[in-house]
Amino acid sequence: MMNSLFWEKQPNHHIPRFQPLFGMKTLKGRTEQQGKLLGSFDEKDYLSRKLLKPGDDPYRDHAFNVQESDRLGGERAIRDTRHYRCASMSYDAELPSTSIIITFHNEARSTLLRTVKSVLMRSPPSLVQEIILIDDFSSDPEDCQLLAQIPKVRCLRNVRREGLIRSRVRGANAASASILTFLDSHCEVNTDWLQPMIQRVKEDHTRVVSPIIDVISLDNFAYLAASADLRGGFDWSLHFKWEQIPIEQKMARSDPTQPIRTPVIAGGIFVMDRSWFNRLGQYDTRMDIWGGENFELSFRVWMCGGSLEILPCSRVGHVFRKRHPYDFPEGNAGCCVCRNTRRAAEVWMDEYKQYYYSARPSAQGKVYGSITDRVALRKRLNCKPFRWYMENVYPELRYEPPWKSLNGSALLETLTIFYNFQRWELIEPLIRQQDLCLAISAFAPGSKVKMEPCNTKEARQVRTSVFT
Ligand code: UD2
Ligand code: MN
Repeated sequence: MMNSLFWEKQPNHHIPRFQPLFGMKTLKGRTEQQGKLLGSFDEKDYLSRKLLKPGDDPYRDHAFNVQESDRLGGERAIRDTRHYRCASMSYDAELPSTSIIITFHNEARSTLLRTVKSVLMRSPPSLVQEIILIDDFSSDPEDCQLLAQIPKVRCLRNVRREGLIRSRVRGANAASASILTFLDSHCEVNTDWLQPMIQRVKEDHTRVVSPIIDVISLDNFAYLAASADLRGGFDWSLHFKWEQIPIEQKMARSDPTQPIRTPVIAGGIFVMDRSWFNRLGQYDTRMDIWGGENFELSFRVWMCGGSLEILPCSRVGHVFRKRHPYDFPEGNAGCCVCRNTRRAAEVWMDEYKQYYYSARPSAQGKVYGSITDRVALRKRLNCKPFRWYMENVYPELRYEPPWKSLNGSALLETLTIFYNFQRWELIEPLIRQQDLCLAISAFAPGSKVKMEPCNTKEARQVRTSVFT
């Protein structure tokens, strides 16, 4: 069970639920703007120099259908997927501008160009200070260099593969605007995507905000509206998943344009005040390539005095993929993701990290490097304990490991298969794991099994109660 596949993206959960939409608006009056928008950049030439060769598998290099993407070219109309009330929202006339940071490794030219052009076309020009592309050592340096002919676009190329975490930090360090906006390299931003996010950050610089992330089909590049009542969540193995807003919060939401508090962000698309980003310690730059940085950032923001929210009036499309199109220097994704999430767990999760190790036993053997600096950062910032996060930000995350619904022999078997790395002890009459013990929730048939602080006087924890 615990092979490297387990570390690959989990099917579907990372893709938000979406609603198909009909009808398309067309772009009007764009052509005259083109010249000004792109400067000396020759879009046709850029795209046509790199097209799929007949007979080549269109999914091979990018894990999406690049032929479809190329067919769309550098821009297209997309449906305005916001709630209709968003269109009448008003924002400050004077909003601070932002540096847009896009890191990429061997991105397809058409998706990369559409990301850049959609930003230029659908943002108030005064809000876009610059677009900083960080070419994370792609095979062809021209993918990035040629785009720097577009006004406002800068290109920084890494001399070796750094991964998205260090690449973003490089971009942030080069940024000149007071607000940072991060985007993946295969996005298309939607109408008025930027104003709501900058407004929220301007009002309170400790807010870290993200849009609703719409789905661009990896097969036919259809632009699909994501459900508007999702937030970011995770399980104890630190797999990100979209989940429904808890029902009480949903009922309390009378206004669909209101921000949605989220325990974690997906990671790729967010806006953050630059000084706040720096003060909070940017990212953990000992994390490699991909994965885990969104948890580390999310825990850090919440626990050290900030907040995370999703703004329904901001929409950005993203091509969600089912596998990584690029290679990992160490061979597979597991190495990096495991090390990265382990670092996040070790620095931020306190005693709760045991749940991470229970769900990810293979993480225990992995070398993860020194965390001294990050632990010192946490202390310096005087951040709250993970328990506070659990109680106040994500109380819905249950403590019970996945065997909670099992009983009797099925339970024992599951424990042996999944948790034989954990030091389970049978100290009669309790079944212990450090200070927690297995217990049934009630003396009733089919009652669930959970973990709770050990107490020899608690009959529900007695071995014979649990295993019947
Ligand atoms: C999601 C996030 C992504 C990141 C990741 C966890 C969204 C939409 N995407 O995965 O931003 O937080 O979770 O780490 O929330 N890249 C490099 N160098 C590398 C590898 C990747 O520059 O070595 C670039 C890549 O070209 C892309 C970005 O980093 O622009 C994110 O990578 P991805 O698209 O493979 O990640 P994704 O969307 O599956
Ligand atoms: Mn992506």
